[in-house]
Amino acid sequence: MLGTWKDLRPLFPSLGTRPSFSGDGFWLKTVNRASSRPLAGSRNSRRQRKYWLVVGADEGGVLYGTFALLARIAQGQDLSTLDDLETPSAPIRWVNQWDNLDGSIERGYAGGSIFFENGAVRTDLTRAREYARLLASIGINGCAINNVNADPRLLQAEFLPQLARVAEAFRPWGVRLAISVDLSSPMSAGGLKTFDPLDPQVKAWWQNMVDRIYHEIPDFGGFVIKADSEGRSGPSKYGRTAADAANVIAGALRPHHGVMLYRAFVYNHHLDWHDPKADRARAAFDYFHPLDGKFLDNVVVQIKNGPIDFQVREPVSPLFGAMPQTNQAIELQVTQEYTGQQRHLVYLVPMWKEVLDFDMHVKGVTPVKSILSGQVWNRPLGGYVAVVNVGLDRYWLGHPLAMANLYGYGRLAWNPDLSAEQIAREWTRLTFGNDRKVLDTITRMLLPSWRMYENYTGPLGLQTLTDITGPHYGPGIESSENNGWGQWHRADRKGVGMDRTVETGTGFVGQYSPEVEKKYESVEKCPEDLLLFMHHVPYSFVLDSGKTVIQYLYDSHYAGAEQAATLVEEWKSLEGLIDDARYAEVLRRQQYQAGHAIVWRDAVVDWFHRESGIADAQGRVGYHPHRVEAEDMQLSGYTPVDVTPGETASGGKAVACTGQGPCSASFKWDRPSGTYEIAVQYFDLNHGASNFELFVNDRRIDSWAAEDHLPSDRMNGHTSTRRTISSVKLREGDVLKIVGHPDGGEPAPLDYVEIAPGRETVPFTN
Ligand code: GCW
Repeated sequence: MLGTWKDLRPLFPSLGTRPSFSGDGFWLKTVNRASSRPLAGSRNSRRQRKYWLVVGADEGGVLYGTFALLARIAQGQDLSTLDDLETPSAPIRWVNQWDNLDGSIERGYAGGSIFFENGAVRTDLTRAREYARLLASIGINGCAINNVNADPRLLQAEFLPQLARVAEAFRPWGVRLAISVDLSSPMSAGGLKTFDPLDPQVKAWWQNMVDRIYHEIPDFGGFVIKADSEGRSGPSKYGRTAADAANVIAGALRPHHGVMLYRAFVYNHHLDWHDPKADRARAAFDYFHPLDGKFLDNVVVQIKNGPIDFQVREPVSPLFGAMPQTNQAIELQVTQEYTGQQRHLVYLVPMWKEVLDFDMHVKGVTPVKSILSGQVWNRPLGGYVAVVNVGLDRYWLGHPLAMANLYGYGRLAWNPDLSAEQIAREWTRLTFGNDRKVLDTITRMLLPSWRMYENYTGPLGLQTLTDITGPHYGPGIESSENNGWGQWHRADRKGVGMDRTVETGTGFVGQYSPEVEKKYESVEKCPEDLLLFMHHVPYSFVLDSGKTVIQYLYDSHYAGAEQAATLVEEWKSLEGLIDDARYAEVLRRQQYQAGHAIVWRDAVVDWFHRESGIADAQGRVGYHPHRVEAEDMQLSGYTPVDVTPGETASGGKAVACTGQGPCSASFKWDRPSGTYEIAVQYFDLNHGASNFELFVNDRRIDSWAAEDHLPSDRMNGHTSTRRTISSVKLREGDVLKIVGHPDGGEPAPLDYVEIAPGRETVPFTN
C-alpha cells in the first residue's frame, strides 16, 4: 500500500509514532494487520494479512519509496521483512543540462537535445518525460534544461508556454523545472538600458518576469546563473557583487519558494601566464569568500568539485570550507568532458566519493558531504547538482555503461555514505539483471576505470593533459601553457608542476584550513596523486615508490594503456550473457578506447621525453620495434604530411591521399612466419568516411570505413584511431598493402602499422 504518513497512519495504528523522516523521505515497512473482510477461500474470517507499506514523509517520499521498493525487487532482495527508513541527505538534488535552443548540447556526447530543436521546445517531449521518470527513480528533484551559457530568448513571452509544457512532462515525476538565465536579460530580453542589479527598474523587471513564470508554472524550481565567467555578462560591469545580483533575483523567487543557484565558476580567463603568482585555482575562493553571509536564504552557491574545471583529478575546492553562512551545492559532471567523452569507460563515482568524504577540517570532522547537507553550519538549503547532458541517443549518454555515473550521482546525492562498489553493483543488477558473472565482471570493469584513465591522461595531479583550447578530448600537452586560461602544469625542461604553496608559490594552499594546508604545503606530506597540482618539482624528484617523477609518468602511461586493453577482454567474456545490441555497442567502444589509450600514452610520454631529455629506464619510449611508419612504406598516391602536435602521430608524420585516390602504402614482411595481430593506426576526421582495405599479397583480409564523428577535422590526437585485426597468418616475404579511398575531403590518412607478436601469436609453419 502506498501513501503519505498522514494517510497511512490511521489505517495502520501499529506504525506507532511518526518516525524521524522528512522532505522526500520514506519508510518501507511490512506490517501485519487483522483483515477486516474475510479472505477469499479462507474459513478464518479474521486472518492476519501482511502488507508491504510505502510510507512517504510527503508525496515525494511516496514516489521515491516506490522506486526504492521496485529496485529491491529487481535486485532479488529479500522482502519478507522490510523496515527501511530513508531521508535524502540534502534538499537540492538537481541536474543541469547544457542544451541550446538549436538542439545542440554544449559538451554533450550523446546526440541532440531532448528538449529543444530549431529555436523552440520540441513538439515531441516523449524523451523528456522518460528522462523525468529516470531522474525520479534515482531521487533527483530538479532539472535546469538549458545551457548555463544562457540564451536570453528563453525569457521572451512566447517561450513561457513552451517551458510550461516541459514542466508538465516533469510534474508527475516530482522533477521541478528550472532554467539558466543570463544576467543581462533585462536588456537583451526586456529592452531596458541597463541590467545593473541595483537599478529599481531592473529589480522590477525580474520581479515581473518571475511572477509571470510562476503564473504559468506554479511549481517552477528556480534559476541557475553563470555570470562574470568565460565572457558572460555579470554584476562586475556595474561594480556590483555576485550577492547583489543573486539577491535581486532570489528576492523575486522567494515568495514562490523558488531558489537561485549562483555558480562559483567565476574566473579571469585572460590571466598573465608570465606571472608565477597568478593562479586560476584561487579564483572562486578569492571572489566568493568575502561574500559569505551576504546572500539571501534561497540562494545556493553552486561550486564545482575542484578549483579548476572537472579535470581527471583535482583537489577539493577550498571554497566548501569557507562559507559558513552561505548555502552550498556541489557541481559534479556526469558528462565526461575531460574524462573521455563517453568513448572511454570512466566510472566517476570513486572520484566523487573522495571529494564528498574529504575532511575540510573546518569545525571538527567536516567532510564535504556534511557541509552540503547543511548539517555543519545549520543551513536551510544545500545539496547536489550534476551536469548530465543526456541526448537523443538510445542509451542516453552514448556509452551504455556511462549511465552508471548518472545512477551513481543520484544515489550519492541521496545517500553519500554508499560505497562506489555498492553503487556499481546495484546499477549493474538493475541494468543487466542478476547474473553473477555479469555482475562481477561489470563491477570489475567500472571500479578501476577512473584510475586507469588518469594513468594514461595525466597522473600525479597534472590534470587532464588534453587540448584545453579545443574539444578537451585527445592529448594536447602543450595547449594548457602560454595562454590566459590558467590550466597550467608548468612543465619545462627541468621540471613539472605548479607551485601553489604559501611559502614560494601562488598561495592557493593557504585557502584551506590549517590542517589541510599543512598537508598540501609540504612536498613530503602532499598526497602523490596531487603532487604536481601543488608543487613544482624536478623530473628527478623521487616518489615514495622510489621512482622518479619522470619514470612514474612513463610507467603509469604504459600501465594505463595496458589496463584499458583488459576492459576489452573482460567485456568479451560476457558474450551471450548481454543482449546483442548492448553487447556490440560496448565492445565497439572498449576496442576504440584500448586503441585511443595508446594514442594518449605515446603522445604524453613522447612529449615529456622530448622536453626532459631523460630516457625511459625501461627503454620503451621512442622505441617501436614492431611498427612500420606509413611514411616509410612504398607509397603510391599517398604523400607524407606533418601532424600537429607532432607527438600525436608516430614519428610526427602520417601520409595523406590528397588526390582522387585510391592510394596505397605497402611493405614487405621480413620477420618470421607466424600468426599475428595487426594494428593499423589511421586518422578518422569528423568529416568524410574514407575507406581502408588491408591486403596480404593480393588477398584482402579486412576493410573498414573511417566514419566515426570524432571532435576534430584534422589529423591529431582526437582523431587518431586504431583498427586491430587478429589472427593474421603472415609468411616471411609477404607484402602487406593498405589501400585508402578518400571521401568527402578526408584523405584516408594513415599513421603506421604495428605487428606485434602478441598474446595470440602461435608459431606458424608450412
Ligand atoms: O569547462 C568549461 C566548459 C564550458 C562550460 C564551462 C562552465 C558551459 O568547457 O563548455 O560552459 O566549463 O562550466 O560554465
